[in-house]
Amino acid sequence: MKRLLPIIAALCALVSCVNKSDQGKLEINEKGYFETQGVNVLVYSNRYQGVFCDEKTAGIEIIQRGVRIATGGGVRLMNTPEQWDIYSTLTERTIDTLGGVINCRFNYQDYSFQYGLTVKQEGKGVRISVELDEPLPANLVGKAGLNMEFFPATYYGKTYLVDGQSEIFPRYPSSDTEMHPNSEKINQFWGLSTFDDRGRDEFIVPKPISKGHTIVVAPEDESLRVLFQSEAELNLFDGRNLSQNGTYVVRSYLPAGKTGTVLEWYVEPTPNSDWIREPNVGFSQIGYTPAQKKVAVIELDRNDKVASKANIYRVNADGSNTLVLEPAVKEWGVFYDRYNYAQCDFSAVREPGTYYIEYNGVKTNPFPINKNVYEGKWHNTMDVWLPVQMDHMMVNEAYRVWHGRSHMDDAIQAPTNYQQHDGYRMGNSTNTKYKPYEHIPGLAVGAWYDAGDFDIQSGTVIGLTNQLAEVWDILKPERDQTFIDQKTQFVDIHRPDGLPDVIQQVEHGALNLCAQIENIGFIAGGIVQGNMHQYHHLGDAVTITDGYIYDPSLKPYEVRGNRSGTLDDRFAFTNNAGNPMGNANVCAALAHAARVLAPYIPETAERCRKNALKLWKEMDDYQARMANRPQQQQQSNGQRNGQWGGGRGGDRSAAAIQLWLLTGEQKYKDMFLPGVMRQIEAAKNAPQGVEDNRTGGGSAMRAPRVNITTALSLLPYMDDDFKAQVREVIPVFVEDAKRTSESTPYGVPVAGGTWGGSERVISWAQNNYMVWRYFPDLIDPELVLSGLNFIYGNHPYSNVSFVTAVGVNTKKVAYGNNRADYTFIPGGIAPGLVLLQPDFLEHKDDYPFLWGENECCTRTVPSYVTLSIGAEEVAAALNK
Ligand SMILES: [Ca+2]
Ligand SMILES: [Ca+2]
Repeated sequence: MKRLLPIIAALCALVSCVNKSDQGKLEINEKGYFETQGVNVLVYSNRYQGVFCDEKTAGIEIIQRGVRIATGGGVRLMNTPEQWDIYSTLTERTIDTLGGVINCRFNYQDYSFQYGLTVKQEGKGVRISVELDEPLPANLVGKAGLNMEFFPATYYGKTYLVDGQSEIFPRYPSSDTEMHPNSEKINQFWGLSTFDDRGRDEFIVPKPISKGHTIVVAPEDESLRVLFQSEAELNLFDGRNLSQNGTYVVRSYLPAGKTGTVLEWYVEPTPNSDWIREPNVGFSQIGYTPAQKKVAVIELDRNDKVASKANIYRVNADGSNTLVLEPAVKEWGVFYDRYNYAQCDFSAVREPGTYYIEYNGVKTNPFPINKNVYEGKWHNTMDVWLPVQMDHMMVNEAYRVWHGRSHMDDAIQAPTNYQQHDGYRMGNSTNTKYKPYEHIPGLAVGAWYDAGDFDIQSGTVIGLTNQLAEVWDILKPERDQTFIDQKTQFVDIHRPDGLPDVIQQVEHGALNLCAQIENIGFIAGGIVQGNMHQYHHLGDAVTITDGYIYDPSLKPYEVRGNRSGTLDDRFAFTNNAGNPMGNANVCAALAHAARVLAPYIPETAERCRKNALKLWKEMDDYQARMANRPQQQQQSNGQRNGQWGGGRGGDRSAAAIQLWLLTGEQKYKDMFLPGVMRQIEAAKNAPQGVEDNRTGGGSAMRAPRVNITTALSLLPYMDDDFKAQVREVIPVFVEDAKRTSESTPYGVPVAGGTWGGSERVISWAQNNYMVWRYFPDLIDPELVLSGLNFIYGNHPYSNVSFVTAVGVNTKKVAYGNNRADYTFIPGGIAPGLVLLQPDFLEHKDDYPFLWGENECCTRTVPSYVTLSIGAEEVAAALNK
């Protein structure tokens, strides 16, 4: 966005700034953080969550000019902390609002090391001090230090001053490191190691790139400038020598043998009482179809005045611009306590052409209005993104190979009594015919990398197989732009092969599920990396493992034939055996796959059918056995999967529905129908009232309160009476969707959590589409399109499209399996906005490694594709 009239903002600032004498003084606001115009200093408003360890979203943090520039402030035991390096536990935090002081107490339990951290307002900044009751434990001398981390890409092209000497922030890490023996190492979480030391028992210690007593980062740029002063030595480190998601770290070591206040920093960000955040004009980056509603949502600094109108310009063929509409701007109000919101409805603009919005001096990038804007917006996702996620395949695109045939050594039996870093665990038994570390044959086929990492999360494979089959059921997208050859395990992007790509992707999931059923007997909770130093792999997935089957009779790194002594094969976690009811969703997925694959790939379809029926029979037998057992034993039979086991389990009705559709046998229908009817009945009496989306749990895919998803998916196969019953409940559903829509300025359920809410918005709009598909007279089709408009740029923080390569201004970096390259894989759907407590919705586009904001997940694909194709239909109907 370009600022055309900066003077307007400056004038607004003069009007609204009431107390010029305290200009730049940080004060603690009612939300518990230091604030002055243009600067916030957060002191452990956000804590380390404990799930993914250091997420670079906790500690002392600086938000300057509306952008979080620094994070991770606090006492750490490493020069440049990695994700799995330990951090201390916050045991106490007291906020003295009037005194301008925040006191915290911490504990490093592993080292019996307690300390205090005080942040106090001083001058235009804060004084940070570290207090010790006891001298620093001897084994932490030279290790414990006060750190503050800066996001590297934000500082590319900037300088820093060290005691007056000018230096350049390194664009790429090339500073010095040294090796230390492992005996000196601070243990990482759970005794893991992110480092592959090739058996040398050593670790890397980065050396500082600068030292001094005054460091000023980016003195030339007031939006990024921060001053550090200390009597202690200040060091600047570059964490990227150890991990690509490392940061620039300002650090001072805590002194040995001292108590009381042992270390002090004066930290001065750069406030500006004249600064007003530039309005963020949200709109859809793919543009608009002429007949649809067009509402831009403007996110405003609370010190900014809402202008009465905006201007819509058409860009003419000769380069000139014509003002076509001056729509009124209506204030919506405050949302998430930080910004004010306003809406600008320019639906009256219907003539096809290129347009831009100008609001109070801010000019947006251009966007089209034409009948076809929703056409094919799912192609990148199905043509490129999903193929690149395919495991066990070489994936080629024109001259480029995305990755080779990965994990051809899959898999070995996970050992017993074992806990893996990502939450998988094993109990006393393998539950299979395999011994710990024994190779399980036949598993090097099918499935997708779950997200930015390379694991097979079985829940995702089950869900994706079933949902892609559902995409086929509903929409039958015949598109064939991908060559997929399972015999040679080769994929070629942009190359038709005569088979619809959705069908081939269903097969790709089903092949892995069948292989697991046939070789393990059930679906493992996950097939995942056993070693931490493999888990964080970046680069071609073919190099995560050596591709040779593990043979314990060989030495590490020794290779003989197709076997090697390196324990790098993925582990199959099989603690989730025992209860065949846990296979209900697998049964549903395979029965579903069997039906849609039959006309195209009959051999795989037949395998799926046989395995689905086998699982069904096992469930029958199990239930018969259970019915004959005492009550108490029946109740204690519940069991859970590993951390990521979601998707396995479930009740039998989904499987019954798919088996009914597959075989036509009445017994299956008799089983699922009563439950579906109960669901319809319950939906009629769904709770009323407005849902508070702001406290939404991030990724939590809350079921819609009026849950008729199953009923809708059954409609094409049921009689008129069933349809009439479903129709009766639609007004309740629509009322609920409307309430949700009206509860946020963006007209969709904006949820802030530790994982972005894109998926939830997509799923909400997808449900609306399903209702529109069958009952177009009962629901406003704008409830379908508004979900996509949000994903495509009509959202808080910025107006970038969250779907990579879809729209005019789209995400430049996202967290695919190429996340270290500061780029993206086309068609990935970014999770979007994370809520940093207490009020900061964030979506960084210059730091790909924030998974909650930037990690595109495979599981979002089917609902996005359904919604995108649905929007093509809605747009066509609107423009009729
Ligand atoms: Ca194809
Ligand atoms: Ca291997």
